[in-house]
Order: sequence, then C-alpha cells, then structure tokens
Amino acid sequence: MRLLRNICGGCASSADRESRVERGKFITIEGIEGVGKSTNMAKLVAHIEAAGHRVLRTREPGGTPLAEDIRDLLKDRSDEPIPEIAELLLMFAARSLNVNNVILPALEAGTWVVSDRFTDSSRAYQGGGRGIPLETIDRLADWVHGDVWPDLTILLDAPVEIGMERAKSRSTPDRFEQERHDFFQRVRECYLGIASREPTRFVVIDTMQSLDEVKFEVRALADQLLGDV
Ligand code: ATM
Repeated sequence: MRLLRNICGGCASSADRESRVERGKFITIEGIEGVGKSTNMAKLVAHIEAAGHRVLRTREPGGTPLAEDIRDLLKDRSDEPIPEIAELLLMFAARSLNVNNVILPALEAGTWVVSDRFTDSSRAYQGGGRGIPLETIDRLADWVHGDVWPDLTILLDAPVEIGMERAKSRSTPDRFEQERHDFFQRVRECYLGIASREPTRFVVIDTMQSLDEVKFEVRALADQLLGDV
C-alpha cells in the first residue's frame, strides 16, 4: 500500500510496535452519473462489514461539514459563472479537508474507507471534461494528498446515453448534470484512459450487465482485498 507516512521503526518501543494497528484499505468508486455508484457502494460496504471490518463511507466533494458546504456551492450555485480553475481548486480544497480530517485518521485507526469519488473524478471532469491538463491536476493531487491514493478504484462504466437516461429520471439536474452529451463523453473516455494506464489500481466494471453480475464482480474485488489483509 502506498499510503505510508514516515514511521521510525528503529526508534519505536516493542510495545508501540505491538499496538500498531493494521492500516485500513481505501477503496474509491468512480463513474459518470447513472452508472449505479450508490447502490454498489452500499453493497460493497455491507460486504466488507460482514467480513468484520469497520467501514467509513465518504463522498467527494464533501465528507466533512465544511467540504459539504463546498459541495453545495459547486453543485447548486448558478448566480455566478465558476471558471474551471476555480472549480478545480474548490474540489481540491474540499479534498484536503476530507483527507486530513476524515480519510487519513480513519485509515490510521484501521478503519476501511469507501469513497464515492476522489481525485480520479477531478482528472475525468476537470481534466477530460473541462480540458485542464492532467499534469496540472496531478501536481495539485501530489500537493494536497501526496501518497494517499486508493488501494482499489472501481470504475463503473456505461455508455453516456444510458447513464444520462438513468440519471434524468432521478431529480432536478445540478450544475454538472446540466452539461451536454459531449462533455460526459470526454469524461468517460478520460476515465477509461486513466484506468488503462493504471491497471493495478483500477478495475472497470461494465454496468450494462445484469445487476447481479455487477454485484458479483464488486464482491469478488472486495474479497481479493480482504484476502490481502
Ligand atoms: P455526485 O456526488 O452526484 O456524483 O456529484 C458530484 C459531482 O461533482 C459530479 N457530477 N456529475 N455529474 C462530478 C463532480 N466532480 C468533479 O467534477 N470533480 C471532482 O473532483 C469530484 C470529486 C466531483
């Protein structure tokens, strides 16, 4: 796992070493709207809890009171245009709060963390969708969360028209959901590109399969990580 802070092994007492808890695993779920993130996240969390682990659920942008306020600004404020750089910086401001105040403390206490979106969303939406270079986003990611990257990222994938159709039936569209088909097409392609470049962290699940098949694949991925502890 890449999520290691400096630990002075040589200077810790043997009591310290014995009490050191096994770090939790960090799993993220990604994808465009309408691919079934919430349903599959709930099943994933239940499966990991059933295996005896504490699990903290979070989401981005959001996850802390202040980060949830930033989420509201980003999703629902329409009285002033938000330049793409401001959008990116607000995403990372919220992420900094979530990583430092929620995600890292949980992982260090041995709790597993399952997050609905993380930095791959910034790469896909602000990078693929809005056109900000991925190198800029990755530099920001390095600054904001360093080595804190997920152990596993599940990318739920579906054609854009299917996702948009499913999402449309749910609620009034927010600022992101009002984007057009070609925006989401770029987001989807960017996700698939990142996944193919990082095959050890990413697993892509085709959500055009039956719900049971998707559930089976998600559980199998969790089982691999559970066996890995
Ligand atoms: P949901 O939690 O409903 O997925 O909405 C969060 C929105 O924020 C989502 N919009 N859509 N469609 C994707 C967007 N988002 C980004 O643009 N960049 C990010 O870094 C994150 C975490 C989310």
